[in-house]
Amino acid sequence: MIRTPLCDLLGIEYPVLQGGMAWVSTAKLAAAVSEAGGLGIIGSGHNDARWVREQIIETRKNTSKPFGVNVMMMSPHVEHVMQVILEERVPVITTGAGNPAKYISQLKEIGTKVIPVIPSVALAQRLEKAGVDAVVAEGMESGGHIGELTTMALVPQVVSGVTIPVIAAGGIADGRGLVAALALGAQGIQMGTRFMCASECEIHENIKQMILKAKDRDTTVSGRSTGHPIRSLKNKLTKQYEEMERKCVPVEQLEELGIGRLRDAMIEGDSETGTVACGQIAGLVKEIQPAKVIIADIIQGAEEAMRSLGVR
Ligand code: TUI
Repeated sequence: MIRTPLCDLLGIEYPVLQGGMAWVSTAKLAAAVSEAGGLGIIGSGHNDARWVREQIIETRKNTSKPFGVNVMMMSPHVEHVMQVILEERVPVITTGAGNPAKYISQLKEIGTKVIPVIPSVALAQRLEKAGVDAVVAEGMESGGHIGELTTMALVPQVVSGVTIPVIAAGGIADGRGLVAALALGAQGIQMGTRFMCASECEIHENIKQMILKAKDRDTTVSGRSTGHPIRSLKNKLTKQYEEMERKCVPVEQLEELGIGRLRDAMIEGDSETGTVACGQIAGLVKEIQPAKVIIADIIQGAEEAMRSLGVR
């Protein structure tokens, strides 16, 4: 059995969170992960408050276990999304791409656990002071919007810099990754890429197949020059972006090229000119499996990895 104090904090069986990915993490996936004993998380992305409320209601129809909502802090709907989270008394929120400090006191008042995703020690410490319950330390191996540090370097520095629980993310897709994260002092993991290939994940089949075929060097980072770097699978869009960055075209033009492309990929299945956000660990994901099988495999793999550490 792999249990950490994080499991008690969140009321879950296994220390495994499912990343709240925009256009990917719907009620169906979140409920399946929570039912399997992990923490399922709805990805609100750029969706409006009404969509978020519908997803919360749908999740509750399919599980009575705790679940979360990820709030994308760069979304124009963030105020209203937070309002819905308060009204619906969502058990856990994670946040990405910004600082949720101004919402913490209200959320804590109703008992919502607040877990920001952070790319640095300084932000983790600021948010610990502001009263968050835990942090997800996310390395640049992750898909989507990323920071500068790798998981290997970020996680132990965050663990040493705060007293609240740390969840490791970025580059983790199996039991070995869970054991490595625990060895670095984390109390759990958050996985995105592997859950994109869960049977309950509703992204377009083209994208699942692209991930299953991906190898270790198939992702790239676009947009470092705009200040919003995004990791995704290499395709026609990333090539076009790279050329434009090389030619130093204005930032606005680069940002314009990316608008709506995440949806094009995940919903429409546009694998060539959409943004196929995905982590470096894609090469390890080889099968479409139910969330329950994924979680059981992670836990069994972690137990095996601990037994076969081979140290004396
Ligand atoms: O947020 C993510 N991953 C994402 S968000 C996304 S949608 C998007 N659309 C347009 C532009 C940007 C994103 C796709 N993937 N992961 C969590 C994460 N958070 N990674 C990095 C950060 C982060 C960055 C800066 C968190 C806080 C932060 O703080 C800045 C500050 O305010 O100090």
